[in-house]
Amino acid sequence: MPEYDALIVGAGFAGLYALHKLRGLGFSCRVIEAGTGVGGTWFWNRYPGARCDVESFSYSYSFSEEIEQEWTWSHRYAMQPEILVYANFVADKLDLRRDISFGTRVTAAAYDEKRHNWRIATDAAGELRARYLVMATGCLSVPKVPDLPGLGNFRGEVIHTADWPREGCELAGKRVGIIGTGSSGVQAIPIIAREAGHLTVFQRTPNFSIPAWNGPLPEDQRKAMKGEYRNLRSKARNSYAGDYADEYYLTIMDMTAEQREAAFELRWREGGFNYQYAFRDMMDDPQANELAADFVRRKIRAIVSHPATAAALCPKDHPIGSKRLCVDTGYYETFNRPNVTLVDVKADPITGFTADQLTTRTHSYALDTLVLATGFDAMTGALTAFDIRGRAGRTLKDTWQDGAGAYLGIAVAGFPNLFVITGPGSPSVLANVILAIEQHVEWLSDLLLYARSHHITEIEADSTAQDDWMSDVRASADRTLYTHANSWYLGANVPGKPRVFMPYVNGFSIYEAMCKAIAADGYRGFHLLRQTEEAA
Ligand code: NA7
Repeated sequence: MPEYDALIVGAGFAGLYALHKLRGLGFSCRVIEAGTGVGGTWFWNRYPGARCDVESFSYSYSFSEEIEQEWTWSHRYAMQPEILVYANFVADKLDLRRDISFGTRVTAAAYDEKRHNWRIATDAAGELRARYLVMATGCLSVPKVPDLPGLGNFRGEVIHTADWPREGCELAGKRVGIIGTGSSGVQAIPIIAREAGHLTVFQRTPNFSIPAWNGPLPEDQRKAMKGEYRNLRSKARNSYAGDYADEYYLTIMDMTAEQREAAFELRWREGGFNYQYAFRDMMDDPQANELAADFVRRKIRAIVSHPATAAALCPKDHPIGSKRLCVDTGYYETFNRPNVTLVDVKADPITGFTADQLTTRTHSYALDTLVLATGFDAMTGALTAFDIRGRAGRTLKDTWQDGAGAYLGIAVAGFPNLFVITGPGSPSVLANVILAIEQHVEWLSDLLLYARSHHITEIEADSTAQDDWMSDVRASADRTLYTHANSWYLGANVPGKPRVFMPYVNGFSIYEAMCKAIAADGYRGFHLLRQTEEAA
């Protein structure tokens, strides 16, 4: 049975960097990837309009100046095909493919308490052993198909945005329905509307969306950004969100009404997450948040011509930012098109399907194609999709039955030598996730080097340290408005999933400083078993 130092699951941005980093340090590695290519989320999410919502100069690897300088981003926010080409460019440049098994799924993993390593079963590469199991499976990688009544009756095509056919999908002139108005829906709707004969948007909860003002980056701007890269990266590394945007320099409640209006307008014009990053009290003070939310609602009413449609598009049931902001290109404007209908399925719920119709309590809608932009079993889905068995054969799924948690969001008590890149309890999805990935991979590499040089064969999070860490994660979130929404941050979008706020809200730079301090303190909160102790 092949035996490696590290078995890495997933060849998205986390898996690619983990392979490069660990291999470079002399660890033998194998990556197992279900897709037939690299890119992870960018391999699967090929829906029309898919693109990043963190600016590309930030949403890209920072570890290699050579890659930074050789690669050129075409747009402020790159589209999915370009990001996928980038992932392939990196894989080729670093010669990563030779250590990746594509088209292969891990089906089970069990910790061998005697040998201090993992036994891993796959569907196409047999069984493998590895001292370390590195889960680089992504936070948004298991699509969620909701339990829609009678969906099986529908004879048209049903496509999830996160499982979009590689060969594309012919929508021209068709009657298309889309369920879901999170980031995926908000990105896809304007593009599908241009192609489809008619598009019906089935919306349960409206989200706040800020314009991207996306566009090609002029040559001089690209050059200037490349020249500034080191400064931008260092600014991102020292920031709350792992991004180089200017952050938290305005307090909404300290401004006069005129100053506030001007500040909101300016951030709206800057676009994207600048609208959230600029204001230090937006996620803490309900009054401040409501003022910021009201500005966006006024924008929606100004853009959307039909008052009833505008009213239905205005979010009312959650603070702005408590569900991840959407960043759009022409989203609200799309509802002024004659071939687009908005249906509020909270007011008029979906009751069933016929061969060619979706029916609600009061209407029926003829459809050729149904697009599901219904999100993901976020942050834990890929970690509980198959049995990962730690000490005494206990599964991770059982261990997390009352809520997911990991020490520093990277290691789980009872699961020695298992590491989760951007796991629950780390900034992950609240930060620029590529930087969050880099920080985790680098910190983990240091830990594994330390283990190698100290003859440590087993690394395990202490359960008390983990409980304390997760209590702090939850208490910190409870002090903010993040917990005031039924969001996927809380697992609220998956029926039966325990409601626990999973990301670390205190910011990327604070988190990284804590990780460094814990390492400097001899990896406080970890049990490190040395070979000599083992022999004794
Ligand atoms: P999201 O943000 O989880 O959005 C999913 C959407 O699907 C949301 O509008 C849901 O409404 C809707 N949904 C889910 N189930 C149903 C049913 N049964 N009926 C009607 N509507 C439903 O997923 P995305 O893919 O858009 O984005 C995820 C992240 O990926 C995003 O934040 C970025 O970080 C990238 P609900 O709000 O639950 O009422």
